[in-house]
Amino acid sequence: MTVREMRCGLGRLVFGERTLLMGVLNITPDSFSGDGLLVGPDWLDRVVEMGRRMVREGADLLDVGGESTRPGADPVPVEEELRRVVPAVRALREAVDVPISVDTTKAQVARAALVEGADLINDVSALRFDPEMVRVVAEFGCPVVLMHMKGTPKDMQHHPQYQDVVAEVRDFLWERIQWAEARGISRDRIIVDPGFGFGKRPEHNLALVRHLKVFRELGCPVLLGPSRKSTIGVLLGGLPPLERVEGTAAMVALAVAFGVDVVRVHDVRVMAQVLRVADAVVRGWRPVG
Ligand code: HH2
Repeated sequence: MTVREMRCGLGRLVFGERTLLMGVLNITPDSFSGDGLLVGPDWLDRVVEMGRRMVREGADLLDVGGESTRPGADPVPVEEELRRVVPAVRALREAVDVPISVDTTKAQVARAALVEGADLINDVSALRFDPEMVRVVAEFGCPVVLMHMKGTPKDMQHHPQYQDVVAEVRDFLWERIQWAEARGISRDRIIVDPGFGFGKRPEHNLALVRHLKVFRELGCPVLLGPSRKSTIGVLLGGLPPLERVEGTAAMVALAVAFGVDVVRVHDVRVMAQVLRVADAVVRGWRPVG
């Protein structure tokens, strides 16, 4: 497997040696996964504590989000998203030395976070929701995650339909890569994500995992975020999000087998172990360092 480096803030992300683990920090009161940290006056302390813990447990990067994208969610006003994300990035920048990603579709939030020391932008709209976003990413020269979503979080689960989900998601991502490149974002800064759970039924999500290699052929590292999502609950007879850890583990291990580069997860300690074992099978065993 080819090893590739991506400059990321003061550090770098190395893809291809082992699967990278992105830990999710939701600065929200309403995330679907049940882990939203925006509760009570000491929320910022809890964000820092959680961020530190995730790094200790094996997170290679952290993904900070101030707006839930769960199905049916209303957008958060930009002032509120800034109030959540900016202090969190500032405090985490002091507390941890792994790259910090910001999960936002808003250019103003991305810019403010990058100024505070964030290293990459995770845009679930693939630079479509805010016309300024592409300029911010190009100006800072930071890595960006381009994710596929059908519709918006508000309506994406209203009967999503595809003729061929894998081909449609691949074509969408290819179009977004070319669109971003034409606007000054170099290909070697782009990570693609088929968008597990974003405008997809369970059978669509399963097909995307099974065909992850198709997305690798786009020439960019591939990220997947199956953690605690409803497809896993459906497969397990309706288990709620906090009881989907084992199901997530199975999905993560298979994503490794099918060629994923980065997994975005809530349960860092457990998934770090899953990755170590799955990577040993898929990429070859290396002693614990
Ligand atoms: N999933 C969520 C949010 N951001 N970003 C990428 N690139 N890929 C994903 O699959 C993805 C994402 C949804 O998970 P979570 O952040 O835990 O929930 P919520 O949006 O409700 O806060």
